Amino acid sequence: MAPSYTAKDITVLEGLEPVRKRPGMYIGGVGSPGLHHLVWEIVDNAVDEAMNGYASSIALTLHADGASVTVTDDGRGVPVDRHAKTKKSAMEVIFTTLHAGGKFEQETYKTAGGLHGVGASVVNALSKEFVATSKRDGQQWQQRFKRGKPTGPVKKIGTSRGTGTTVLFRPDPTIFPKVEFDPALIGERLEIISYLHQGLKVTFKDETQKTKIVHQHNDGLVEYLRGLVSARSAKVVHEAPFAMLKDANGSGIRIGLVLHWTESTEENLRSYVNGIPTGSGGTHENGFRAGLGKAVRNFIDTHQLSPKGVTITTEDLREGLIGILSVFMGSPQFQGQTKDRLNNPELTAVVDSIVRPVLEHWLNHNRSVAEAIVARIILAARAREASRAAQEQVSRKSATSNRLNLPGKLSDCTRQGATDSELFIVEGDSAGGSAKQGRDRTRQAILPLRGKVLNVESATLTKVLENKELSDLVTALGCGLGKNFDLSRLRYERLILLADADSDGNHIATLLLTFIYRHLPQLISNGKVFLAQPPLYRVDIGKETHWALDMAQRDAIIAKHGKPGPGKATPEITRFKGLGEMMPKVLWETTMNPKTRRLLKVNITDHIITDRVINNLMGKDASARYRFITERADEADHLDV
Ligand code: TSJ
Repeated sequence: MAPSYTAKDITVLEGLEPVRKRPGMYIGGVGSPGLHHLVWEIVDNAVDEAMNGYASSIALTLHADGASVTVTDDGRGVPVDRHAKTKKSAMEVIFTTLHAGGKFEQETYKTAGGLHGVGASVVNALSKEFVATSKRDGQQWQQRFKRGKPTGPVKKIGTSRGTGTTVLFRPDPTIFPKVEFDPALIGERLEIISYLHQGLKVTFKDETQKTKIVHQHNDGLVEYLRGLVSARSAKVVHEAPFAMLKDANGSGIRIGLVLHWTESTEENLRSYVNGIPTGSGGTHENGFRAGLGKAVRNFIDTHQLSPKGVTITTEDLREGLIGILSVFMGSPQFQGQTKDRLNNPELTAVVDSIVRPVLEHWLNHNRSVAEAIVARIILAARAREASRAAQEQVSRKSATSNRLNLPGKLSDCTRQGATDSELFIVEGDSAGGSAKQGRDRTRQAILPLRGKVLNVESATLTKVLENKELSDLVTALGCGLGKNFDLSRLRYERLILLADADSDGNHIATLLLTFIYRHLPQLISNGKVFLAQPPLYRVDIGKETHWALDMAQRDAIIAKHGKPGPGKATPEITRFKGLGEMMPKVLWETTMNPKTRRLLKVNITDHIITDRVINNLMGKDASARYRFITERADEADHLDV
C-alpha cells in the first residue's frame, strides 16, 4: 500500500521520538560526554540571553543527588503566550519541537536554535523530569515534562518581581547508563564561560560538595590570560598584554584576542567559537596566525630588525606565546571527529584582516615592547638552530625499532607490537628485580629508574633530554616527543607507573607524571598512562601472609580469619614497607596480574586548572602534589586484557 502522509504524521516526525530512539545522533552518545552535553545545551541557552544583552547573571545548581541540574538566568523569561491556531503556549512549543537535524549525523552541521545547540527540546526528550519556569510581566509560569511530554499545560504558579528563566532537568536513566554529573568538569566550563563573556556573573552551586563559587570578570580575556601566564610561571617578555575586542563590520562577527609573549619554549593558544573550545583549531586560528605573521614581519622589515645568519620561521614568532582567541559568529560549522575544528572558510580572511592592522598598530605604538618581542623571536630562531641537533638525536634513537638502540636497563617483553603490551616504570633496584621476575615476560616490559628524575617544571626541553632517566623513558616508549611525537610509534599499549606507596614513591611518580603531562600530554589524553596500586597492608596470620590494597580489604581478611584463640594465631598487621620486600610472585598477584590487580587511569580534564595546580604545587609539598594528581585519576577496575 502506498503511504499517505497526513498532517498528523508530519507532527510525529517533528516530535521528539527520534531523539529518544537515537540519542547518539543528537548528543554524540550516552556516555559521560553525551550526558554533560545536556548541561552545556541548557547553559548555552542562558548564556545566549546574556549575550543578546538581556541577562547579566546565570546560575547553575548541581543537586545533591549528582543526577539533576537547575540553570537560571535573569533574562526576559521564555515567552508563554498562546499561539492562536495551535492553542499551545510558546513555552510548550520551544520544549517539545525538534529544531534541526541531528548535530552528529552530518560531517558538518549548521546551527539551529541556540548558537550551536541542538535545542533544549533534545534535553527535555532525554530527561525523566524537566521543569521550565518563566518569570515575566510580574507572573511566574511553569510547565512540567516527563521524557519530553508535557504532564500538564503551562500554569501560573505565582507572582514575581524580576524576570528570568529557570530550567530543572533530570536525565533519564533508561537512556543514560550512568547518570552522574562531574562537578569538576562543570565547574571548569562555567569558569571559562565567565572569562569569555566579560562581566557576566556565573554562579556554580554544587550541592554534592556543599560549595558555591561566583565567577565574574570585568576584564574577561585579559584576566583569563593573566591566569594562564601565572599558571605557567613563565617569565614575561613585556608587561602589558596585547588585547583586542572588535566587531567585524557588518558581518555580525566579533573577535576577541589577547596575547602575551613569555620566555617559555612552548606556544599555548586557546581558541573558542561562541564559547565552545576549538581544540583542533580551524579557520579562525589560521586567520590569526596569518595576521600575526604579517604584522610582526612588517614591523621587523620596517624597522630593519632582521637578524643575520638565521631565518625566522612562523613557529619562532609564536614560541613562548600564550594567547586566547575567541570568536562569536552566526553559523559556525564544526568539523573533525570531535567536532572541535572550525570549518567556515570565510573566517580566515576575516580574522586575518582584523588582527593584522590592530596588532601592527600596537607594535608601532609600543616600541620598547615590540623590540623586546622581536628580540625574543630572534632568540627562538637561534635556539631552534642550536637545539635541533640534540632533539634529532633522541628522535632518531626512538624512531627506529632497532632493539639495539633501546636502553640497556630496559627488560623488554618478548612479543613485538604494541597490542596488549605494557611498560612498567619501577623505582629502585630491588623492586625492579622483583618486577622483572614476577612479570609476564611475553607482554610486560620493565624499566627500572635508578638515578634522580629531574623536576621538569621549569626545565627546558634540551635539559630534560640530558636527564638519563627521562631520555631512557622516551627511547623505550619509541613515540618521540614535542614536535616529533607520533602516537602510532608508541611501543606499548599502556604505560604503568609502579612506585612505593610512601612519600618517596609519591615524589617519583609525581615527577614522572609532571614530565608526561608537560612533554607527552597525548599519552594522557589517549588514556595510555596508569598508576599501579601496590598493597598498603601485609597481614601475617601464623604462617600465612595476605596482602590488602586498603583498610577495607585488610579488615575483611582479619574478619574471615575469625577471632584468635586456642590454636588460632593473632593476625599481625604491617603497613607495607616497599616493593622491594615483596616476593616476585606476590608482586605479580597483587599488582601486575591483569586479572587481579587494580590500576588507576590518569585522566586530566582541563588544562587551565591542571596547569595552575601543578605549578602551584611544584616545589612545595610533594605528597600534596601526588594527592592532587591521583585524586584526578579515574578508577580502572575492570580492564579487560
Ligand atoms: F535551554 C532552555 F531553553 F531550556 C533555556 C532557555 C534554559 C535557560 C536556563 C534559559 C533559557 C532562556 C531563554 N533564557 N532566556 C531565554 N529567552 C527566550 O527564550 C526569549 C525571551 C523573550 C523573547 C521575546 O521576544 O520577548 C524571545 C525569546 C526567545
